[in-house]
Amino acid sequence: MKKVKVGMVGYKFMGKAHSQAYRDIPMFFPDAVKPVMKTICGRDRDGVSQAADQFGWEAHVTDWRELLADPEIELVDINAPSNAHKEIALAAAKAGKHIFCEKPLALTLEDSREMLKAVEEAGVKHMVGFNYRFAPAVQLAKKLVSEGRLGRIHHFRAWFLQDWIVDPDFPLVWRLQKEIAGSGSHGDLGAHLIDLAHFLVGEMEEVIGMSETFVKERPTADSMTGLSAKGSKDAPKAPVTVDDATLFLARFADGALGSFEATRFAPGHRCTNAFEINGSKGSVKFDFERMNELEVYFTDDAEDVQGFRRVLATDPAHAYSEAWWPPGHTIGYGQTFTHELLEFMRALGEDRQPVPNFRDGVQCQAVLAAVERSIDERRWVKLTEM
Ligand code: SOE
Repeated sequence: MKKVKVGMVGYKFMGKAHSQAYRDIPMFFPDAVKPVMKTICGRDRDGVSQAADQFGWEAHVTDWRELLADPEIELVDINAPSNAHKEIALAAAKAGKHIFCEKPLALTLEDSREMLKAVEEAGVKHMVGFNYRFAPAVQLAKKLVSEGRLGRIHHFRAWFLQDWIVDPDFPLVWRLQKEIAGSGSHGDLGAHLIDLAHFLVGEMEEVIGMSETFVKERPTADSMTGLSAKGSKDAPKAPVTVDDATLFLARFADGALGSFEATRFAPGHRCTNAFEINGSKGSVKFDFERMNELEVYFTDDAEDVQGFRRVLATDPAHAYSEAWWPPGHTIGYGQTFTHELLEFMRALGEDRQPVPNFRDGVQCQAVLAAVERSIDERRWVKLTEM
């Protein structure tokens, strides 16, 4: 069986998710190219050495340049914080490695375009990490739209709600600093919604947005920690330089209307990544917190039983499901990454570009930037301006 040797930069939240996916692929999808977990990289020697051991990597290094210099490594997986993506991706493309990069692809639209140019010139395979596309229920929504079973699409309505920074004493972690994260809820959560909109409905024509940073400064702390960071509320404070919430409206190229809301200030919502699509022949509803389900409604159901029905997307008729468990035996968050990286393995096996790739990453980045411009200039912004 064909194998690909992987080097991974980053070993925290996403590093763990990707490691689990690389381990799952040969077990559940034995026909795909097999990822070999060769080297993991992180700046902290003890931390990365422990991760290598725990996640099952053969070796670990503390400088990503070492990983790129290894001629055996064919695929570089970048899941370090967003400000590191560009430099590593450009160098990896130059070294002729295939690249997987977490979202958002870059800090700015210009940087993402430079990254796309580099991978295209190098002729390597590239992919961006929009994992929610790969939930079987989302794939089912895509199938219903593509087969015309919802008719003409009128509305795409999406919201990604979290609540981990509602406490004003939550520390100033990297995700709250513009120079590291690029933006706040917009690039972290809104980027997923934008990608789902592109996947399910298509290109946008124009956007207008609004955003707010509710807590303007926070106690400083070890800035590289994650969603469950703890700090001292007595620590000196520093400004939050990203948005806490961003909302926008969009007009799609084919005439559909979109509304989007991304916030980290919705108490009770831990990870509500949800959308509804309304078409002329029916509707679908998805909520990631119940990720195995898709609610569907068809206008031509008999009048006396009309209503939303809950489809459990775990049958052989549903994407990826046959490889897992018998119908009704559900899967979880981790498996969205398994399917995502499986797409990369399949693309390598079939010698084609995986999807979503850096082109999709740039398309998402253009919408992020257009929304930011519309907020700054308080007007509708066309995507063609970007
Ligand atoms: C944190 O907000 C986070 O982990 C995001 O970074 C992910 O992209 C999203 O899928 C879940 O929430």
